[in-house]
Amino acid sequence: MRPDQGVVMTSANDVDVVVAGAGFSGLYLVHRLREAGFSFRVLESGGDVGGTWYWNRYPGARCDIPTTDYTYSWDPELDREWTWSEKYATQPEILSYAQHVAKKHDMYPHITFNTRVKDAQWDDSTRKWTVRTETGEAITCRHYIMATGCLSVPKDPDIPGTENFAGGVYVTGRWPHEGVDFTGRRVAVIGTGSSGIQSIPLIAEQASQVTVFQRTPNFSVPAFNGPVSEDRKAPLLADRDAYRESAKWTRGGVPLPPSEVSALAVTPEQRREMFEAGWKRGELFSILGIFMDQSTNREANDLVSEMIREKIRATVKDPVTAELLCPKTYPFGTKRPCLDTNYFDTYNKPHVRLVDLNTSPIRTITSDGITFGDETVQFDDIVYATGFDAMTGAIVSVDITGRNGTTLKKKWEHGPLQYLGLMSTEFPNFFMITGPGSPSVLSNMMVSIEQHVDWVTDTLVHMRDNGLDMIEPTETAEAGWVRHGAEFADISLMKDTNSWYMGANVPGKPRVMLPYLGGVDGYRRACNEVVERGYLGFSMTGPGGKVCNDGVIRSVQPDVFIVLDMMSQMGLPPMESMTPEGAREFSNASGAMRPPGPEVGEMVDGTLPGADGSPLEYRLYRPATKGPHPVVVYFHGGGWVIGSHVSDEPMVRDLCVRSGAMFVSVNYRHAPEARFPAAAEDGYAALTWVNDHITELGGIPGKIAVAGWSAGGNVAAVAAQLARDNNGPALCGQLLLTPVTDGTKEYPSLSLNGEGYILTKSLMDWFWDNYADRKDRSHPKASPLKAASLAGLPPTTVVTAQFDPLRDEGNAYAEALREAGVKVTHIQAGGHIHTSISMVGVILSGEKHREKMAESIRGFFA
Ligand code: N01
Repeated sequence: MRPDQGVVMTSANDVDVVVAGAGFSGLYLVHRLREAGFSFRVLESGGDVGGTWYWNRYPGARCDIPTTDYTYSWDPELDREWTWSEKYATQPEILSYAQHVAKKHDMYPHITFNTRVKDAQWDDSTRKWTVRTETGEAITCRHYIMATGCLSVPKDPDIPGTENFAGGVYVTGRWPHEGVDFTGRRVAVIGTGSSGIQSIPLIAEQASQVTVFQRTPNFSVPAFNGPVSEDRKAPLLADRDAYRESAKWTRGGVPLPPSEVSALAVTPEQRREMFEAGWKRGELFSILGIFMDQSTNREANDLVSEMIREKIRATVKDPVTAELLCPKTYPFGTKRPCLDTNYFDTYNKPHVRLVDLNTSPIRTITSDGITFGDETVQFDDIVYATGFDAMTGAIVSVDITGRNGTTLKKKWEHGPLQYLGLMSTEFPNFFMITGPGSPSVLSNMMVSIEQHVDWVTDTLVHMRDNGLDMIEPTETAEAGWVRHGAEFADISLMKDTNSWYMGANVPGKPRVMLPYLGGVDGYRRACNEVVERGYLGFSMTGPGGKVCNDGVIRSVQPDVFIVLDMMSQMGLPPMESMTPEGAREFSNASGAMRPPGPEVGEMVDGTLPGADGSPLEYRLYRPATKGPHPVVVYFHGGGWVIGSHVSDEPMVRDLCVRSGAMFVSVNYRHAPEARFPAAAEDGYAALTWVNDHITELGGIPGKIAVAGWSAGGNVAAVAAQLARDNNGPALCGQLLLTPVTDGTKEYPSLSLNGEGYILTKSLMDWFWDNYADRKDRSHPKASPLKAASLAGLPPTTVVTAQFDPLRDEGNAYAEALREAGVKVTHIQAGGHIHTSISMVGVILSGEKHREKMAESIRGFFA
């Protein structure tokens, strides 16, 4: 019996697991659940397997990941027995691949077709779900898995008058199975996303007239489709397992070495050459990853975007049409880019017209045409290529009611609250495959699907083996993962673009980054780590007992995590194991590899007299704006042992540009050659000298402040106290970034954050030992928190970082200043470490804190 005849092939109404969806996720679930010995039902609304490839039958529908990669890895034989006819296979070919797998592995009998899930209800007393179908079945199950796809619910038409049209109406995501013949017809196509871009050239081959209604032009690159190339086949044939394994540990799920070249660091000729090479490959991941910074740096992105626009202009003959087709309102890659075959060339055909909806909006659809701008045009057919209610649409379209009557739709009204994109609190035993919060649509779906199905099935087996029958994420874990996802979005260029990634295509949908931006590799590591750490963030109960290992899987800022991870892989020796000279050389060498920071107006080097009369080097950073400028005397970090007047240069330049103040960065004497109180007294001497020479230096008399980071924050704080106690200079403010304020006490953060966050407790001990004897550490020149009084100090901004060993002493200084009546701004940088805010051009999440620091500086001088 054929599956699409609507036959219910299975009838059990109480099973271990119900799965909604028989696309590639559902099929792999059949394999894993059956192999693991669970009883299960798969309910599928379509008439056959295939999911998205069952529904999306519009002309030109094909995948845009090279098809050899867009395949299952779990059955190695498939790679040998299935031959793809093209680099990017068409929908019918991919559908027959899904059917082949389902037949080969005898999956059809497990699937009930033409059966849509209507609602699902959790019962706390039986600890089971009841899943009801539109065909009237009610099935109870321990676990309910939605494998319903990310782009499976077409979004509702939001164009006036759609109901009026009496001609042919086609939705790309629900295309008639028998196909559509457009020969000789006048066709309107609304929408220029992937579906529009793939179908328009083929519709134009048949139709007598095609009018494309475009709201936002899309970046599209040629697929250069054809037979699967030898260089694509070779690595798979040479060592299939290694190839499949490497795919799992890439950002997008397709093996491709990540670029290590900045678009800003190469000559225009080199940039062009690299772009052309990426372009020729005809692969989305290639063109999205030509330069390491194109997805995070707007300037780098602009260079790539412009080169793509040049290609469009070179293809489309009519310059007005070409300009309309050039995306200019968002960075490349922040909306899903497309792969096409002859898309732009199609506009050179005389019977194809482009309408810009921004200048000629659709006023209404009539019974036989469309009224837009100031004209009405008659059409025989309208094709809606207007997209999907992506990622959450299919999930909330089923009425899912969890514990205490909460519906998922209600819970997610402001955005999908979930843990790892797999589960949601208050919805026990409910799993999503490639749900929001997982890399899903930003990855090769096959790789992501297999990872999710494996994770879920392995978890069910683990629970069964341990007598546990209920699993649910904790609130802390869920909130932590949602915050982590938002933090990733915050440092991406994607958050400002109106895309379906952000839910912006569906009116009223909350604006939240839906997929996880941390990559297939980063995400897999997080999921694996959750399991290795005893199902961190999950509570599991059952006859076997109760296990709850509450916690957050990624609590540092995403870019901080990446840097920490890279450093831990480098296996660097601890600085405290080096001599001071060795530590300085090491620190200078790593400093030389940093991005330099933004251009300032001028940099001038000089010397000034230190406390013992010997010369101290300084570097002056002058803003490009017209002077004179207010002046910040700056003291670098480095534990009084390492660093110099130029070692914090990227941050100093950044603060100079942002604040409009001039910075004088001073190379105070270092320990152990010059121990306490040399650095402290040099700090004050330098401040006094700069104040005395403020006019010659180009500063404004009376407009002077101090600033410093870490040990430099200590020097700055001491200088401010000495200025107060010695009748000047009168300071407008002090800015202390993660300062050392108290060497007499072990604050909890010193051990809590004492390892794994670059500045360690043992390194801090080494710094102190080099700088000051224990007996001296209670002196306020070493520990400014120990001053008899903090009253009368200038307005102060203290920045502390959540994962800094020095956090608590910074907090204590801010609190003590406030208690002493000083005006204090306390910036508490969540997810940051001691060094991260200073890492200009590397840690993007530090930028907003530096902006606040600059705002404080402007406030000092206002
Ligand atoms: O949908 P889309 P899609 N009035 O949302 C426009 C995957 N996919 O079906 O950009 C006028 O991208 C809308 O305009 P705007 C792939 O992940 C993969 O094309 O919102 N226009 C846009 O131009 C893809 O990204 C393949 O301003 C309206 C278009 O309609 C995802 O599916 C193939 C409008 C919708 O584009 C979705 O692609 C196809 C309105 N009221 C799809 N509403 C592969 O190759 C919307 N638009 C694997």
